[in-house]
Amino acid sequence: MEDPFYRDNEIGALGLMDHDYEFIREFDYEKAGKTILCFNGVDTISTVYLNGVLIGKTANMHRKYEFDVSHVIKEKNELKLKFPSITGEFKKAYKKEPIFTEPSGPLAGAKNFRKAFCMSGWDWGPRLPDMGIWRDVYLEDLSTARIKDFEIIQRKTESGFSLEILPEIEGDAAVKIAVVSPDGEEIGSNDGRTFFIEDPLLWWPNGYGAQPLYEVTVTAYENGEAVDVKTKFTGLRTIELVREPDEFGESYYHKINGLPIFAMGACYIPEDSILSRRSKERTEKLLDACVFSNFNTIRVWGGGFYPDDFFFDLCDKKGLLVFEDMMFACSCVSLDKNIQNEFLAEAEENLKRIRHHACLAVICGNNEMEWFTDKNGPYGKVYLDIFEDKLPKTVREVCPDIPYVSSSPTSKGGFDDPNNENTGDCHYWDVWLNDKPFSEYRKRYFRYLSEFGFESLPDIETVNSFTAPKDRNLFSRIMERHQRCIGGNKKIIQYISDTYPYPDTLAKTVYLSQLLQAEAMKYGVEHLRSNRGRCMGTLYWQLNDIWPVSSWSSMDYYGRFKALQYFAKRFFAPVMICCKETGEHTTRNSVVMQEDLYPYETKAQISVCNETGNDVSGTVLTELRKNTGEVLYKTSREIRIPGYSVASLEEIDFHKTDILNHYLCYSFSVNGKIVSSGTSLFTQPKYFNFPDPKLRYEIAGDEITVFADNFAKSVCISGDGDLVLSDNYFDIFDGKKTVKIVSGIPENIQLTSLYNI
Ligand code: BMA
Repeated sequence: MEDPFYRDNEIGALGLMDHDYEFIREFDYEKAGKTILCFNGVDTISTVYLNGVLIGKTANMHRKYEFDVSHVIKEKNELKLKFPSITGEFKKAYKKEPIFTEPSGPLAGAKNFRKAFCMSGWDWGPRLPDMGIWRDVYLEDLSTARIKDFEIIQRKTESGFSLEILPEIEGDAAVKIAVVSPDGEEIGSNDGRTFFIEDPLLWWPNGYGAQPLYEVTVTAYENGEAVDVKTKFTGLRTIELVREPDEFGESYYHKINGLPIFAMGACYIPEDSILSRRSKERTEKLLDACVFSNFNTIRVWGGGFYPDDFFFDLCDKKGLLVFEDMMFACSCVSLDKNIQNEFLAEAEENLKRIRHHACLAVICGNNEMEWFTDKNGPYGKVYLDIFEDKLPKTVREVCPDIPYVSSSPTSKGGFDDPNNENTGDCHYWDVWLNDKPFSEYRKRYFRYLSEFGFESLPDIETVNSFTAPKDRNLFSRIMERHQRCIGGNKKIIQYISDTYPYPDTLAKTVYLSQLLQAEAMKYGVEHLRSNRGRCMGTLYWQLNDIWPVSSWSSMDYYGRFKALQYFAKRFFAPVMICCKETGEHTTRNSVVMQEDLYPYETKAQISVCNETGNDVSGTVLTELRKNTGEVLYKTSREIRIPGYSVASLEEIDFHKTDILNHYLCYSFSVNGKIVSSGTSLFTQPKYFNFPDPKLRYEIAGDEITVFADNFAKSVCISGDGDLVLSDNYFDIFDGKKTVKIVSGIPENIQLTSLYNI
């Protein structure tokens, strides 16, 4: 197989899925007693043989399989798995039950299987359905007892917390349980099963406090000898999803340890089409970038697979609340009972695997199925049966303390206007899908926006990695094969034409597309954060990519930051200043519209959001400036913002200022130090007269300082060495800006700002 990510090799690779395959492995084994062959993940349809004897079958990628092989295992063994062509299986299934699939979506028939839907294509992913053994395979010797699992039941008591540990043991063994606090202290217990913690160290989401974890170890003994041991970590916290009627409709927010949290983050998709490239190191790098950008929440989207244990371990450690979809997305539940039962069994298994994690904030039945299922058709009935009856029952049994929602988005369930903006969570796509301008976000007051997004191109180095030089044109066949949203490149260009000057190179198109995307998300988040209380969450679509592609991600396949990842750091910052400006660009969509009939004003309203628990006092400085820096108007206000609230100042009217040459800059300083700042134009950047900022830089140690003689908007520092900086794509309005090098080597530094376009 040639690299399936290069050019259109995907097509050839997909052709290979038309064949059947066998996986064979020989191994030696010293038999002791009862022996179990365990597969943590087989993808997907296979028949398993040991030493030529059929020992079982697999049909669900999301489940574990265990086979008793005591009767066939020998000293020398041959294990064989036979996989029929998966595309062949899809075709057969589609004939039987043709479940609808989107033109840009998965191969027909793929939705009839319990195999990550997106492996067969999505509007950001290639069609590489693959087959194989994707998680550990191993033998377990059952001549002694084993700990199958243990449940940790956490309860808040009057004076602290109690942990009740319920082990599930196979065999006859004595059990010892130990609970150790984050500072290494052993917690006492009267009965050896229930542990009381008097001064609990509470677990908090990132930005709200620390993430201490308690270690629970269960050991099984036979004749005084330890025969099995299992350890889990958990954090102590109460967790709620508050959905209560209020003056706007019905709330939807996470309440942790009694505190309402404003969810900030993004939606996560599988990290690679080639499943064997998953690794803890790679996931950690990705989640570190989330923390870098001040996330406190991550939504695991339902069209992939249930993440590995290390994903949840890392979210526990980093304080990222997990909004966990069950693996069903944009589809109908098959009418095949077998598939429905497989889904319910897989949900139970996976919930048991992940329920002890402190980070687990919501279990969600599926992505967008309530929204798109025809409630009057046969699928409507099955939908309600699974997601509003059977699955919630399973959740209540397996992890009763974790909130359950039937779908995302959902309102009250039962197909009652699932995407209603006043009740429940929402997915909003009018900006992007329906070509609405970014200012449209400001007209909406979503209670919790769990999806909204805007596409951009990946880093130019990433583009180079999958193209030959002749392909490097946005509309080439190869560039369009690496853009899976039909018409996506056209849309990017259309929005660029509304906003920026015409980019005459592909590198400039990359830069502008990323700025557009970042600005779009900034419009949305700043507006919703300014309306904290009514709105309590913003999770943009999407965090990462599954292969090198133009998509909605804020980091590309290679983990390279797009402008959005830096913007997110600023717009998710605990203390953040933002400006709701009114100008020509928010009022008129063409310069030839009649002034009398379509007038515009130049106004601005500043807000400062405080998502910390402390009162913050500081100075808001607002200045109207000429593009050369001269201050035309200045106002300075001392304000105090109580914890978890927003201060919005009165709107300032600039009485039709010169929109082509004047801009607004604003900052919020605490004790003389700027903690957040920004600039706004009153027209589209393409019309603004940017004077040459004469950008230059100096490097001293791990710092880069960029100097600008004039106002420089959206300054990008790029270089050869995959740089990650403490900030990038920023505006300079006071002569210079210093950033730290977080990683990478600053070689061949280039500076770009909107002046260069
Ligand atoms: C949302 C998601 C995804 C999709 C994205 C972009 O609806 O749930 O299924 O990739 O939109 O279209």
